Amino acid sequence: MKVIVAGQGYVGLPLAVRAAEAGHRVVGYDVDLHRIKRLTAAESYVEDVPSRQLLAVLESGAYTPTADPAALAGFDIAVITVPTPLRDGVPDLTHVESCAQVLGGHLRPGATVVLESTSYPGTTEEVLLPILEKASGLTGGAEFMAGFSPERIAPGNKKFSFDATPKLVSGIDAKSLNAVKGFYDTLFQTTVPVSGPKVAEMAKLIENVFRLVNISLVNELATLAAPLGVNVWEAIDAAATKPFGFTRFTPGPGVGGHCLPVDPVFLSWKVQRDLGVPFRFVELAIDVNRRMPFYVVQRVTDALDRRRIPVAGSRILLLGLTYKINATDLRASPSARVAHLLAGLGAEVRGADPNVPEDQAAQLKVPLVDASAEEIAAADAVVLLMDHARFDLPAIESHARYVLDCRNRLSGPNVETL
Ligand code: SAJ
Repeated sequence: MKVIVAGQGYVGLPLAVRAAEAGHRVVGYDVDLHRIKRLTAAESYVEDVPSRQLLAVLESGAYTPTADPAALAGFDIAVITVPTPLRDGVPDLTHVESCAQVLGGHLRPGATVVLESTSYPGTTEEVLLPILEKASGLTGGAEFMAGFSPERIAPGNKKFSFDATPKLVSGIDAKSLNAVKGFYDTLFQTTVPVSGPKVAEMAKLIENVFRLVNISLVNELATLAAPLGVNVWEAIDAAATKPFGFTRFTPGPGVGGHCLPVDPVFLSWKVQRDLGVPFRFVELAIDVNRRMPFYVVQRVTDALDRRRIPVAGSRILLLGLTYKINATDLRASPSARVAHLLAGLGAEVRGADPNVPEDQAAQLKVPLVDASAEEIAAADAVVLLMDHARFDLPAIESHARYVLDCRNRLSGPNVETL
C-alpha cells in the first residue's frame, strides 16, 4: 500500500523503514528540512535504525523522505508519529492537529489514518477525527477509516526487537479496526485488537504510569532506607528473587527522557480537567522523582561537610549526564539537574559522559571532560549518576577520594551508595 509515516523521529523512522522492508511504498514525511536532508543522504539519527538499513530502502525506492505535502497525495494508510510534549505542564497537541490538517487535505475515500503519538483517552475521536473530517469533507467511518495504535519503542532495547513487540490496534468502528489491524499485521508478529481507540490510548498510559509510579516508589525507599541503616539495593535484589508478583526497579538520580516525565501527565491532566479531581499516584510520583536530584546534592554536600570541605569552591566530577544508562539523549536528564544545582551552590562542576553527542554538549551548563584517572583523583567528590558501559569502574574505585554511587556498581572505603 502507499503508506505515509508523518514524523520521522525515534518512533516514525523505525516504523517507516520496517514498512518499506515489508513491501509497502512509504513516504517519510517530516516538517524538519534538516532531518529530511540527512535521511535523503542515508544518514540515520535514530540509534535503532543503522544507516545501512536506511540506505537499503532508499536505494530500493521503497522509502522516500520528504517535507513536501504534495507527496502525500493518494495514500492508503497514514500513520501520525509526531511529538506530543507538555507545554507549561499541559498537553500540547499542536503537532498532531497541524499534521491532521495536512493529511486531511489529501484524504481520499477508503483511506485510513492511524494515530500513534501518545495522548489522553479520547484524543483520536475528539481531536483527530473532527480535523480530518473538516479538512477532507469526508465522514469518518463511512468514508474513511481511523484508529489508534500506541508505539512501544524501547530505545536501545536489543532484547525485544521492533516486530517482536506485540502491537495494540484499534479503530473508530469495525471497518476501521480491520484496516488498522490489516496494516500492522504486515509489520508485526502479533497485533492485539481492542474495542476502541480510548482503550488503546489508556493502555499506553497505564504502561508508562506503571513504570513512573514504581520508579518513584524505589526512589522514596532509597531516601528512607539510608537513614534506617538498610542497604536498599540489596533489599530490592532480595525482593526480586520472588518469581511472581514483583517487578524490579532501581533507584536513581531522578526520571528523565521523553516518555516517563511526560506521558503520565496526559492522564492526570485529563482527569483533573474532566473530573475535577487529582490523579494522586501520578502527582505523588512526579513529586518524589523531582526531588531526587536535590537528594543527590544533599548527600554530596553532607559528605563534603564531613571532610570539612565547603561545597562552594569544591571540585566535583559527575559521571553520566544522559537521561538513562547507555542512552545518548539529554532530554529532561536528572543528571543535568544535579549539575545545575551543584554549580548553583558554587561548586566547580565538571561532567564526563562519552555518550553525549557533540551538538548537545552545549546545552549542558558544565564543561565536559574525560573520565581520566587525573580528573577522578583531582575531584573532591565524584558522583556516578549513569553507569554507562563505557566507564572504567575499577578506575573510579581506585582513584576517587570520595564517590557517591547512584547505581550501586562500586565498592570500597571511599564509596557511598545512594
Ligand atoms: N529509571 C530508573 N529506575 C528504573 C528504570 C528507569 O531510575 O528502574 C529512570 C531512567 O534512568 C530514566 C527514566 O527512569 O531516567 C525512564 O527510564 P525508562 O527505562 O522508562 O526509559 P525510556 O524513557 O526510554 O522509556 C521507554 C518507554 N517506551 C515507550 O514509552 C514506548 C518505556 O515504556 C519502556 O519500558 C522503556 O523505554 C524501556 O523499557 O526501554
